[in-house]
Amino acid sequence: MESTPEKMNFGKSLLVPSVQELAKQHLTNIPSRYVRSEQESPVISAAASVPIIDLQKLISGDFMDSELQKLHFACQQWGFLQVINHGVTPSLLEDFKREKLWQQEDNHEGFGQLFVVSEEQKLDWSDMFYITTLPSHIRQMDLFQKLPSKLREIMEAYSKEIKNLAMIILCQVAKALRMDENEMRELFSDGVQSIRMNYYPPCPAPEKTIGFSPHSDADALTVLFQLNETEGLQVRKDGIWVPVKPLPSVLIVNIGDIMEIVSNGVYRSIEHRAIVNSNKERLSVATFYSSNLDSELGPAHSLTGPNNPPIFRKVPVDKYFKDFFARNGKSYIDFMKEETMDDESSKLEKSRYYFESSSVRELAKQKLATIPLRYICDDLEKTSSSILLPRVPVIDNRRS
Ligand SMILES: O=C(O)CCC(=O)C(=O)O
Repeated sequence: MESTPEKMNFGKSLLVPSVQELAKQHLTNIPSRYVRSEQESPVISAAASVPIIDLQKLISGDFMDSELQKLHFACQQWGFLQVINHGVTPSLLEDFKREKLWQQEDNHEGFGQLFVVSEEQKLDWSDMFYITTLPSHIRQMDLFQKLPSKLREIMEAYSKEIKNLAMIILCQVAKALRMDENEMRELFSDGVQSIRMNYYPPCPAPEKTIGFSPHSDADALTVLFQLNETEGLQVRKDGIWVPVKPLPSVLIVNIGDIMEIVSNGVYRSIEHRAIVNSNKERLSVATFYSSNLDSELGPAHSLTGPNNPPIFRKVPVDKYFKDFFARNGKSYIDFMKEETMDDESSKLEKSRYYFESSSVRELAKQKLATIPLRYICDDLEKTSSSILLPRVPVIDNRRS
């Protein structure tokens, strides 16, 4: 007997107007739902930039070790990297740029916003299209079939290539963390992947609105493709927003909440946002990669032990997603922590999380066989200007 495909539904969101339609009206005053009175003062550093990692260097050749250190530095200090030589077919990226899903007049299903739960809630100045792509048996086939066939083909190919890329990076991350690579592979071999296409129309009052509110991602790794040259993405680094300039042939990768949990807090899921501007539209495609649906989410076994107790509790992945969406997109991480930590692990967690409170003397007393990775300096950190003028790492995929 044929099994019925599972219908996954992790949550819902109230329907909101299309910002693209609003933008066409050339309004002088934008509707109050989009005006942020509570906008934080924009402390922005243009001097800093997300580190660049060359993925080819990472996987082969003479620079593997130094590139791995760069990767570890980028994941630990930034949670963001810019990947060059990532191996994703350039013509596929070009095709994606041409297929603007959001311009299909008759195909608005799947458009909207996530996490809209009340009519009073402030809205982001953007439209998005969100779809689950992997594993294929949990796809909303009715939605998939409504995509224009060319776009469906591109999405299919893109989804496959980005999964490959995510797996390569995850295995390198396992190496950098000194985690068992097989454990990483097993957790993510049939991972959940979803794609969100973001469209930010020009905005008549960019200083009063936000394109995408500050958030961290719930997944393990996000791969972001910026389709045009318009700047908008900003990453929070040491309390300052750092803009990420779109560079041709670069994919932005960031650590999400699941990786923070799997790494037992060694890597952090970093807050980011998107701003808008008055005369240029902006387009981006974010691909989210998470662990297998039937797996249990928690700190990796190979990273925890008596000297390194888990700081997060364990939860089945499907429950994690349902709870995440029920919490309206707010980070689930704190909730996971609160529930697990007793006094001892809480102390340990503090010593590993916060630079200010970490006591190396206390660590030294433990006579550890290996010191925590965050204390291992690489040449890059010691010799380059990256500490003063940090850069989002660039990873070369061809060398990994
Ligand atoms: O458009 C961007 O640069 C940010 C998108 C984003 O953060 C997301 O889709 O989660």
